[in-house]
Amino acid sequence: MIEQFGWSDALGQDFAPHAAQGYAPGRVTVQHRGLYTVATDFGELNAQLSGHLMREAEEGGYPAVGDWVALTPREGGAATIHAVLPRRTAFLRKAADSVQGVQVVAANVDVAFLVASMNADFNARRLERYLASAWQSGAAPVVVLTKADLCEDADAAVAEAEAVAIGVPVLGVSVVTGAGMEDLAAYLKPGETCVLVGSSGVGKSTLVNALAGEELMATAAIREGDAHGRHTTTHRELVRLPGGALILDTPGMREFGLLEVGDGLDATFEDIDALARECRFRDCGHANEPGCAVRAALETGALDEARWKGFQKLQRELNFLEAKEDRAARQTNRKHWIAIAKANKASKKIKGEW
Ligand SMILES: Nc1nc2c(ncn2[C@@H]2O[C@H](COP(=O)(O)OP(=O)(O)O)[C@@H](O)[C@H]2O)c(=O)[nH]1
Ligand SMILES: [Mg+2]
Ligand SMILES: [Zn+2]
Repeated sequence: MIEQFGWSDALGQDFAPHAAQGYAPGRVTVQHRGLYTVATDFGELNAQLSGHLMREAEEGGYPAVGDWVALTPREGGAATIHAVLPRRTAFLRKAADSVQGVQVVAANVDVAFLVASMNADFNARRLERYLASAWQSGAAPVVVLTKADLCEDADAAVAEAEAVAIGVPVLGVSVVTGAGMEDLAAYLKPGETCVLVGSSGVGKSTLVNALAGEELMATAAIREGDAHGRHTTTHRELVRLPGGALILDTPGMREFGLLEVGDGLDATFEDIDALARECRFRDCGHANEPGCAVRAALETGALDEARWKGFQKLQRELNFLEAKEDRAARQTNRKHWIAIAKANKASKKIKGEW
């Protein structure tokens, strides 16, 4: 069964020390609060974390959908998870609870389909944001523009997205006419894992159902008159498509927040990165410095003003997040030292007067 979920020889090597301890491998397909559904050679098991993993997990160390874990099966289809295998890729977000700080929302994803609908206004800034978080995760992005049947000029919509997603494949598709569906299927390779990210109502679950050839996911009819979808997908679930690829549908994009997106930002804005390297001063702020290649490109129109603004905004956000992380790290250190101080005090009491 685990072969069907993407198990490989390389994973087998990573798993060897766990196998030596008598643990079995499995892949997390669903996560709801402290409970995990895990695909294993013993079938699907309902797993919980071991007390040790719960206490000792580092930041982002709890299992997420897509993770490979080491577990012991228990009676009645239950299991205990002892460890999480190293991740090849990971989508991160700030955890809701401050204990974990960073949370993994999807692990070991090979391809990230960034989904937008052709019948809604194209939002270049949002696409840049999605691209940055996809690059940051380590997954390869593919832009998918849905509902081509509702768009008068689908080619123009694709071209518009291509201008933003430089060097990234952009596909126009429709589940109504079937247009582009073969091109999309070409990215679904057996044993590989894909995730669909995009606003609610763009047609992510409909795509999964079309690719699966059956109604695996609930979909929502969009209310007449506005393009806002309802959230019908309530949890993340990794499902296996007939061709052998694994696909993860997500309730919405909100959970794929930006985080330490540094590398992702450079990859998304390669053009700006290249321009900035042409500036006369290495630490050019691209404001009033002489010999600034960025300003020159803005003046000639070679660099789009809105694209530059979008980049600056993401960068400010990134700086903010980094500052916040620094604060969080200092806070954790402080807590750590307070705990040690308390423990010292307590042990002195026990040991009595010296
Ligand atoms: N006309 C048309 N409607 C579509 C297409 N794909 C999805 N839809 C509709 O868009 C609505 C939202 O789809 P859904 O899959 O629930 O979106 P999700 O929130 O992204 O999962 C549903 O009413 C679908 O039938 C398409 O290619 N063409
Ligand atoms: Mg959905
Ligand atoms: Zn400059």
